[in-house]
Amino acid sequence: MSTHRTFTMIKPDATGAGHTGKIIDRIIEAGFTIKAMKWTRLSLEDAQAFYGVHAERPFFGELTEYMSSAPIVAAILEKDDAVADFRTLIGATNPAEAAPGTIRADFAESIAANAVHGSDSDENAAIEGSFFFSQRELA
Ligand code: IDP
Ligand code: MG
Repeated sequence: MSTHRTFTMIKPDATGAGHTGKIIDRIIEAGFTIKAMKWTRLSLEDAQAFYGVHAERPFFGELTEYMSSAPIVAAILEKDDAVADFRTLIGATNPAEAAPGTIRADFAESIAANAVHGSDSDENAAIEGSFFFSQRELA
């Protein structure tokens, strides 16, 4: 288990608004190293699989349609305490509650279209990274 890695996506609202470069700058300035990165797009089925843990939540349909509506950027990031430090960098799920200066406070549109994803545990970081990247890309 690699405790120094996390997984992120720059979500469709942020790629569509032209915020991709600014968000990548924030991530690098915060001390993360980009281990792997790709510009890609999720099908509805991909989004339903990625967010399967949320299948029973009332917002599942809205979330999966939104996440498959336009391109995303997927990335593996490295840093000491990567999972916790990245959650701090992005801020609360609801941008109205995100701390000033966090990526969601500055770039998110709404609780659904909230600019970025960040893994919530080392275990999920590994699972989510493997969803997008091959073993060779993860090495
Ligand atoms: P997180 O992304 O901060 O970890 P989660 O609770 O894991 O938040 O929810 C996953 C994603 O589902 C959120 O990032 C957001 O895009 C969406 N989401 C969460 N709660 C709501 C909601 O109440 N309405 C609409 N979308 C939501
Ligand atoms: Mg989550």
